[in-house]
Amino acid sequence: MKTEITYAVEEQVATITLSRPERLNALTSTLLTELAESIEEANQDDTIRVIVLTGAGRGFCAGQDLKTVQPGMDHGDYLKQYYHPVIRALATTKKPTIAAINGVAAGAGLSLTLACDFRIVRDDAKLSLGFINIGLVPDAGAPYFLPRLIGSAKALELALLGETITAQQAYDYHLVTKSVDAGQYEQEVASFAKLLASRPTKVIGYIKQLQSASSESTLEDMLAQEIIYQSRAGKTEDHQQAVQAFLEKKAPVFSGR
Ligand code: T3D
Repeated sequence: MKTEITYAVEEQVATITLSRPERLNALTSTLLTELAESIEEANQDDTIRVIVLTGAGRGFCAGQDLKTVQPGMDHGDYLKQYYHPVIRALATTKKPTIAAINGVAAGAGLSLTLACDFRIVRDDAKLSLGFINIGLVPDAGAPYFLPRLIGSAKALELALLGETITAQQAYDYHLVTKSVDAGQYEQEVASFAKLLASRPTKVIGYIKQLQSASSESTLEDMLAQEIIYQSRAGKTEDHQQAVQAFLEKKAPVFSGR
């Protein structure tokens, strides 16, 4: 029984909601443990085709719960035990992931979104790397993901200044996929999730694995990898029926298999 996360499934979309709204969903060891378990549950469930991560109430996530940080605690040990399983689970899941940033995302709260495939932000939400403001380095995967997403100069600027940015700035920096008017936000997240859920899910997993291999690989490595994954993709039901649909001048209907 989870106490700081809710997990709901509708139309093949698993929505994982950080649920400590009274503290803007600040992260505790319990929440992080439940979050890693929930992502893994969605990853293993063949009926799930999309994972949405969002926050309850007016915020997405205010980062580590600073009221639970014990004096003398080793932050490195805490990261290793509680944060890294979550970041690995998000970064390696075969399912497409959407961070639905419904409100403020600060510190490790913003880091969680960076490990997702897509970020859809409400246009009135504020984002901040923030770690520097409490004398810490960015963590929870941000040093890996942020320069890759927005380039090293902008990433360093956000890390060193710790400024709060608007949804529009985040979009301009290519930090988020879309900034959506607050009035249309929930509908937009739902329709984006539905669109992804209608795509060839197994092949999405292969594309994610291929792309993730590319950052550390040579051209020759990647040519070898694309042989492996295209061979697998070519054997999926979705590929075979999509070619058949093309020949019959019909729209393909992907089952995810
Ligand atoms: O061990 C490790 O590895 C440490 C890892 C750290 C990783 C990090 O995440 S470092 C960054 C930690 N987060 C922050 O520094 C952000 C702190 N929060 C804020 O600066 C502000 O709350 C926000 C800018 C996010 C939002 O401001 P606002 O005015 O919209 O809301 P508020 O009134 O400040 O917050 C609402 C409540 O949430 C409030 O509760 P209260 O005092 O009325 O009972 C506030 O204390 C609580 N809250 C917000 N953030 C946190 C929090 N409680 C605990 N921890 C928080 N991070």
